[in-house]
Amino acid sequence: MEDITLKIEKMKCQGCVEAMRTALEALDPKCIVSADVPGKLLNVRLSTLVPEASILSTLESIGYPANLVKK
Ligand SMILES: [Cu+2]
Repeated sequence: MEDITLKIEKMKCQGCVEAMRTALEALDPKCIVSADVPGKLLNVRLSTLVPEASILSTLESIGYPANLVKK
């Protein structure tokens, strides 16, 4: 179980969160995604080991470049 927090400058609404959730579930079907939309923060609780680089590239590929805030 690993928790990562990402800053997503392009996150504007719940629709963005859902798009990112769908993309992340393709990497880890059991991940838990929560968001602070006004703060532009996305928290991902992984159920399995997923390389950080995969998460960042997946989000970037759907239009949401992310910066790691903390692990
Ligand atoms: Cu949106």
